[in-house]
Amino acid sequence: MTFDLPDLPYEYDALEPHVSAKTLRVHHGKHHQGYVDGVNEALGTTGKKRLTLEQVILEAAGRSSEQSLFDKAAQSWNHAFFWNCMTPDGGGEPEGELARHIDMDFDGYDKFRAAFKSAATGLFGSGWTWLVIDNGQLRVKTTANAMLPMVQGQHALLTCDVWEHAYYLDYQNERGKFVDAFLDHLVNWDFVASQFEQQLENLDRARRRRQDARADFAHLAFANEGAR
Ligand code: MN3
Repeated sequence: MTFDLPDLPYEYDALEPHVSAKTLRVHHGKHHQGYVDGVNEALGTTGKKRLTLEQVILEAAGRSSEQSLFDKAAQSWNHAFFWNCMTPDGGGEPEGELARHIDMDFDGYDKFRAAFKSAATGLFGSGWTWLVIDNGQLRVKTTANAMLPMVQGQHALLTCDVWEHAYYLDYQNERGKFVDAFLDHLVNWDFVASQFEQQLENLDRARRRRQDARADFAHLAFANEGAR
């Protein structure tokens, strides 16, 4: 099978003025297309034609002989996910259960926002900034180049592309202004919430396990105290 470039979930000019149509045309039509073409070319010479994109990524990850396939497959996945993370008139604070978990794990939306911006602007070189579920908790992280959370055992909820090609035509060297626009005007919280809700049951189970472990520890400490 060959992989196709997924359509953008909106028109090329839909994210203006925050991301220009020119940026989106090049980013989707040239960069993303190039990664998808690269996967198809690479798979043409191997026996992996029936794998999903996720399977290609996980199989190629960590194998030096498949670094180039990994990079193109991971970038194909990252960009498809990134387009869904944005919407016209998005951004601002999320609502509902997701908001409650952001409050719990970051001590409020403002601290989440500061952590995400600081990670995005602090990443040296090319890569991605993510909100992930990591070991039962929400966490902000960055990855270099094409790396992505699924390879590291985490669930991606939100990503921002901070490769220069994502913002240079619109913001030149000012990555921070792009990240501000992303957070305040573009984040598709409905999409993020849909990713989050798929994981909510696992998340609540992990939280209960941690609470049970603490309760067991407290009980054990009390029993030891009584045995002295
Ligand atoms: Mn990109």
